[in-house]
Amino acid sequence: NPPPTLHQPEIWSDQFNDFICKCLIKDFELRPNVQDLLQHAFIKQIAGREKTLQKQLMELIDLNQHERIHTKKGSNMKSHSQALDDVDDLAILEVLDENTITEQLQKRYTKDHIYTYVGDILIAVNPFHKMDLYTQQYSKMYIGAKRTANPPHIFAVADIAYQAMVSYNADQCIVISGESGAGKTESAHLLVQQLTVLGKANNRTLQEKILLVNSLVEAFGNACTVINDNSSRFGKYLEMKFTCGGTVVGAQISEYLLEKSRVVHQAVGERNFHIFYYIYAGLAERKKLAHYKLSDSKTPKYLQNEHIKLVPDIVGSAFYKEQFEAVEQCFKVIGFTLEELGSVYSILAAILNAGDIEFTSVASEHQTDKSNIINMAVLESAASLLCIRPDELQEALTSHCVVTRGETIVRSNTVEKATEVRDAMGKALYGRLFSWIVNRINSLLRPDNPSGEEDKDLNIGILDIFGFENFKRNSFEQLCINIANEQIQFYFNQHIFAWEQDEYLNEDVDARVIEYEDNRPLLDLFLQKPMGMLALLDEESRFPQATDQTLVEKFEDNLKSKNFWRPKRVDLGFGIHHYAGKVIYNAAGFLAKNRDTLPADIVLLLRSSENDLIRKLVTHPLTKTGTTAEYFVCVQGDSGGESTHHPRETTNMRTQTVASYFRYSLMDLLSKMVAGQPHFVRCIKPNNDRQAHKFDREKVLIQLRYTGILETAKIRRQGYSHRILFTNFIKRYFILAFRANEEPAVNPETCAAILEKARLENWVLGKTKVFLKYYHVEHLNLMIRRNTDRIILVQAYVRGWMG
Ligand code: AOV
Ligand code: MG
Repeated sequence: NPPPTLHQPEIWSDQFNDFICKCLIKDFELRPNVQDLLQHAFIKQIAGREKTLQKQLMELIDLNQHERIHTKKGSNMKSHSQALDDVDDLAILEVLDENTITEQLQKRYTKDHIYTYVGDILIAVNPFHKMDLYTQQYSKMYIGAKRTANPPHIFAVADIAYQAMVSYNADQCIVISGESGAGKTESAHLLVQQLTVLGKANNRTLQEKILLVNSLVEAFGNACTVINDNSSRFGKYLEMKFTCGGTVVGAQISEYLLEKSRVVHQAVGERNFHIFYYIYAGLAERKKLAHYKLSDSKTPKYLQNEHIKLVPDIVGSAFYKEQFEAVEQCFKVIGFTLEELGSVYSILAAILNAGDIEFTSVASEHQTDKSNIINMAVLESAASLLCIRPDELQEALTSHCVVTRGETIVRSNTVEKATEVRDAMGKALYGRLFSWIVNRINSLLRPDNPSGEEDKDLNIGILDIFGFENFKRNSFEQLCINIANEQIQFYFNQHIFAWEQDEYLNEDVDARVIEYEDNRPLLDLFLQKPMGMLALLDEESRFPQATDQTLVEKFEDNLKSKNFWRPKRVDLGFGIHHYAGKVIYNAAGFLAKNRDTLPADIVLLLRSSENDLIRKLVTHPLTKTGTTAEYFVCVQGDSGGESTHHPRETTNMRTQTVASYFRYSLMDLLSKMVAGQPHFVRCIKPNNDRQAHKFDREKVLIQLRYTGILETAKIRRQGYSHRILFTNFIKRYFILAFRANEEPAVNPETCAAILEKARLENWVLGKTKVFLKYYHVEHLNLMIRRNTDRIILVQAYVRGWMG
């Protein structure tokens, strides 16, 4: 048996390809006379072996007969409606309304069928318990299989994206959405897992490294919130890189908007980023706490909250110790050096130490009160971990320089100001450390490019952001998180509804219009310039006299939208009616959080550090800025959307507000996303108590409603999710009805001929495009893939025969 190792057929002579195709598309030709074909010129080259060749080919072709693709009339619809009590695909339900859909999901959920399709979109209901759905056996089952052959599964999404990438030679993007705790991050892991299997990394270490990337960045970017014990506090876009043949060759991550404020403060019942607890437990186990100036009896202020006492909660935790070992293993496997690791731990320890520096007020006759440091020993520890001089740290915390008319004047900081500077330093160090880790991973996992040609790889991006949040008290962080989710929902709507319906009009295709909830007014409210909420926030942040009170007043005066209101009796409160529900925000701290100032004195001081990594963190500021795009409304066909400018590196930390950086990040993310063909996974949270086997109908219904699942089901049933230009359609599928060396005319008739040969129904031809349902495309692609596989197989045989 010759080993068919190729991913794609080799390009052989037209004649030979034609011959093979004729043999192989037997399903569609009237039994071609194989005997005749064997007389073909090419075959004569292996004269004398015709008999054997003929026999073997016949066997091959017979073998193929067994895997003939069946599409009897409307089989897709029928096979499903037969067993209506448990439907894999909501789009084929006869009655389409909220109740039926919820009921279906509930029925399936009670049987632990957590996945359900809505056409080509996957719904994943969080099981909140371990499922044995992700074994090697399942992984195999979903490789290259027809979608309807297996129950819905997250692995099927990986497969569809992968096959589409290889078949169309085009980038793909998997967008996972859902509220906090719905299961996005878990889904993202499973996708990466299956994609590394599909991508057959020939190098095991690479496969291993890619699988570890998520765990590593999540140790630094995830934390326990009141909603989710492993809540993502940043947005993550992981791109897996493949060769044209489909072999995985690397990965790249982009991180968005880490919630840095968590480093210095956590809400009641929440925790700091996981890594702090991990290193505490891990270093304690190794008797290294003292080396990093950490105490085993006193909890650092940044980790203090009502639930955790340092001893024995953190230090004694076997779980945290294990996690520490795991993270260190990730670092090592991915390729970080021991020296780098040491620096990472030092920086984390320095942040904790610095957080414990306390100030006291000293009255002064001339100016405002000054501040003194109470615990010099702690300051010295922090300074030594940062490899800077303690006296300089003291100075940078308790005073600042002002340049007036060319003269530098030193002013004292009040206790309040000194505390702010201290916290700003902690947040900045952590944020930059996080970005550095991500950048370092990217350089370690960047695909080798010996030819030096750029962008030759294909990629599949997986988007996993922080989900929609609505806490008892919501601040600036929640606003940013929720705006990001608003934008992702908008992107979904555009894809599923707006563009599709536009095309029916443009192409004179008759299709019913599906109404959906357009959240564009909300994007306007947030992102419009100059009167959107973020623009107003930036404007107010530029006034030194502004307060959070003047900010909400500014909002109230300028934001004219029914989705914005000021609740009575809530000081500094304002309400937003998001696509996913009403949220009351509290503007306390908005201005400070938006300004996110890191004093120049601190930057300069850290630049003098004797630690290479620390110097790097402040010498190459990792902040980005600068899009002028109002916001992301991408016109169809315009794959790049509105352009985002290249990040302009800035050393002037003061000019960069979080809001403007946020806007930039969002545009950057979307421009990456729209470059690929999207696939959607919608995670649903079945209850608020994180309980297994509990399906709260009301809770689910609300999510189905705001994500537009009902409308999605309708449009997937009635609409044509794929619209392909005649020329592209013919180029890709002509082989199913024509000879390899034929060049059929680009016209509707040719398209019809192909579709008829493939025995498909219910498609429509527009003016310039073929309108197909998602299952038509699946079917066509499967046929092409089978064909390709057969060609590869025959080529392998023939190569074998020819020695
Ligand atoms: P999220 O990513 O959507 O929230 P996660 O993926 O972290 O949510 O899921 C929350 C928890 O649900 C996990 O820690 C698991 O315990 C459980 N879970 C989710 N999916 C599965 C699954 N397929 N099988 C078993 N358990 C699962 V946030 O990041 O908070 O928006 O910011
Ligand atoms: Mg998450």
